[in-house]
Amino acid sequence: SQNPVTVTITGAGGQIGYALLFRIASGQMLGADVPVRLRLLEIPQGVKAAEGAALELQDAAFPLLHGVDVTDDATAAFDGVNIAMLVGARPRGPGMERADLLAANGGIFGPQGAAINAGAADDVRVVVVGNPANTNALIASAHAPDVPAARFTALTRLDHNRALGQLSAALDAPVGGIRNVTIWGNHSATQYPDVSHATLDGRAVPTLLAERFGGADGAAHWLSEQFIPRVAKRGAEIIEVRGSSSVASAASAAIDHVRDWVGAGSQPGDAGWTSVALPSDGSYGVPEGLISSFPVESVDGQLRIVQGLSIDEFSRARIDASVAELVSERDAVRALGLL
Ligand code: NAX
Repeated sequence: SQNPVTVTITGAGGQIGYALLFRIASGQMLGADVPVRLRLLEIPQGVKAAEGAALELQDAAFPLLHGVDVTDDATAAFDGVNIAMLVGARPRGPGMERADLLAANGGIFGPQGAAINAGAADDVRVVVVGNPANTNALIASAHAPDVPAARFTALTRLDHNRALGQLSAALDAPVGGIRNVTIWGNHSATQYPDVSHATLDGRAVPTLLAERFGGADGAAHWLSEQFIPRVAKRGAEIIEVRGSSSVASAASAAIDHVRDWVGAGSQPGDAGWTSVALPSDGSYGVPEGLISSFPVESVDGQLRIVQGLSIDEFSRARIDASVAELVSERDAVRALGLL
């Protein structure tokens, strides 16, 4: 039988970590026949919570789980890692300026990138969940010169799934029939959820929205006034309603991201594309090297940006605005010496 896959989760003692661990250990991320070893990285004050989760993992008696280690040492945590899920980050505190936030996260993601560079397995794949996710991924990648930049991604799958959920509700149809929605840009309020290429059961979503909202103008109004802001600000809505940030949905999206990347889920073609923030190759006018969200397919375990999509004027302006924010974050971390 297969060697266990080593999965390292940072911030494993936190909320998203707790929601992730049990799904990974049960085989929902890498497949029902793939054994896993979990490495839980925390800061010293989070170690107890991670140790508690490790006890519960033992008590769940998952047949695929071949061991759990808890550590506060990044070098040990990333030694031999195949899948690195970087969840732990420094949240924005009251009165914290953007530069302070970027610097605090640079102090986390720079050393973690270096530890990945030093110890990771050749096939390592990295997904950054901790915010600001795109720029944290850029910092980690910059500190891992021996790891191909394409292995560093940031999570926009939650935004993608939120867009599917909103479309499903508006069109009164299950999510499973919807294909080819795209999140472009940054995992932030400037992101652009794009339905211009989307289909529902093979029919063009823009046409269906026009039927639903009384014409093309009604559809355009719904998109710009309801759909786009609701998807982009869904995190705040969840906090307002639930009294706590998105946890299970975030963990579920991170599972989807890795599952599709390693090819443990459905194959491209039947599922259409999904959204991943990854280093730009210059496609769609996004500056090369910027970690920006694109329409992405996974082919033989490698992520590929879907090419050749038409971009209308409305989409162009929205993509450019979110990419401009990413450029300014990159310039800010560069000025701080974090790249
Ligand atoms: P929690 O505060 O519950 O957990 C974070 C954990 O990370 C804590 O246990 C903390 O001790 C640990 N940690 C902090 N610094 C660390 C370091 N240097 N090394 C290892 N562990 C460290 O937050 P949670 O709700 O789990 O959210 C985690 C992150 O996900 C946050 O940055 C959050 O903003 C981000 N999110 C990203 C989303 C996305 O779609 N990309 C959506 C959900 C979520 O908001």
